[in-house]
Amino acid sequence: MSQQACNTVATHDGDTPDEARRRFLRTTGLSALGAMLGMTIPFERNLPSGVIPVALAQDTGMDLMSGKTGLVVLGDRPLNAEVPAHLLDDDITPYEYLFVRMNGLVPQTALDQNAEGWSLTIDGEVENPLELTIDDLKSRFENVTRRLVIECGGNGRAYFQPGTSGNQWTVGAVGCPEWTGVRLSDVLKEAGLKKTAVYTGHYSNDVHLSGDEEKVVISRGAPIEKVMEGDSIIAWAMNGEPLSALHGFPLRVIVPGYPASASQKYLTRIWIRDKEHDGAKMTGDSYRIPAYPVAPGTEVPESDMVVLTNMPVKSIVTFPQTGTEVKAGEQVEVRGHAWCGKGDVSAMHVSIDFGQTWQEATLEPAANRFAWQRWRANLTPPQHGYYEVWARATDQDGISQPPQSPVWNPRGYANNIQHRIALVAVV
Ligand SMILES: Nc1nc2c(c(=O)[nH]1)N[C@H]1C(S)=C(S)[C@@H](COP(=O)(O)O)O[C@H]1N2
Ligand SMILES: [Mo]
Repeated sequence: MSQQACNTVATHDGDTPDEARRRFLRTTGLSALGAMLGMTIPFERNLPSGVIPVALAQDTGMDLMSGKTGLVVLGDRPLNAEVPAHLLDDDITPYEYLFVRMNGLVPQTALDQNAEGWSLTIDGEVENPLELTIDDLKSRFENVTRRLVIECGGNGRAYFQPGTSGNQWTVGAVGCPEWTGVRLSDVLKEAGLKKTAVYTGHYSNDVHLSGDEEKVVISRGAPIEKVMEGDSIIAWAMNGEPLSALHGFPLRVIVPGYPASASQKYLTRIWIRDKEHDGAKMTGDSYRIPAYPVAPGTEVPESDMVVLTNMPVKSIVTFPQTGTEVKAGEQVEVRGHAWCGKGDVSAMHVSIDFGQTWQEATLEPAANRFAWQRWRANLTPPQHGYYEVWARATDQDGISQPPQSPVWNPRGYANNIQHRIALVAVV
């Protein structure tokens, strides 16, 4: 939907902007593509099928960002945007500060917020395949609300040396909204898993960048044991609102602890597999890491790559903003969040002397499993000058974030390097 078309919508009393937009689409008599552009396309019949008007592709991306604030757009086709650390200070990440990661194009159903006739298929290695409407999900299974971290597998990619291809995420491809839905495990119990069930395979209706409707944008999954732990959910709401166009309307999976690529948006089907799922971006080097540590820059044979599962322990400094001026000799509160793909974080430390000494931070328990945990520390820069706050979380097995990038991998996943911010102490 172009901004221009939005502006020319004749308003009817009481119409929300969305209703007005839909009314406009119904009444212009334009073709579907023309309506989206807000004007006729004289040569439309010459447009090869699957080719999307450039204006539309670009407009769509940028208009969609209107409810977002302060994000850094890494690309608009597909749309990818991350969040500066200081905007991630909330315990529950609000819509405006949640990163966006699209592998393809936002589907029209999501742009229109139209879930009419939407159904979710559960099939494959199950006794009773299910075809569930959103109302079925809401009424037949216990509804749960959970704060769950989603973090892109490539968050931190920008810090790898040598660089690896893909979006150069720094620290902000992560967030912890509150999701409402049903446990994926409850739905799978109802479907009755066969003994042969080993993996989920997630499908959606987003459109491949080529416009080719036969092509699957992304279809990832998770081991049955992981999703049967009960933390993974099929969500229809985020922060008490229906899912937005960018974040998966009308349904998405959340598989907390795993790279967020497993958390399929625009969910239409869960295919229960009798082997590790081999859908789009499950194979090759997508979301895969070498089975053994390799030297930076190594070319790793595909057969030696394994699926990335638990994300490593990580933390972020969300306050103060990097570069803030503080008073020398005076105490300053520093705070942020910590999380871990295995579950709880067990300790949090900060340093203002480049890692020579570490001070323990207070670490709050998680609101629920796989929510991020608030940490705080009071630091006192002893004299005026330049300082850095380094933040280091430790997981339940005593494994801590490294001061340098962890083991390099060809596509730059799972970089949990310590987050650093600058502080300037003045007299
Ligand atoms: N249908 C669909 N689901 C998807 C994706 C996608 O491109 N299409 N991207 C995945 C990836 S790689 C990430 S990191 C998260 C991003 O979720 P968000 O955009 O809601 O923050 O969605 C995942 N689910
Ligand atoms: Mo991702």
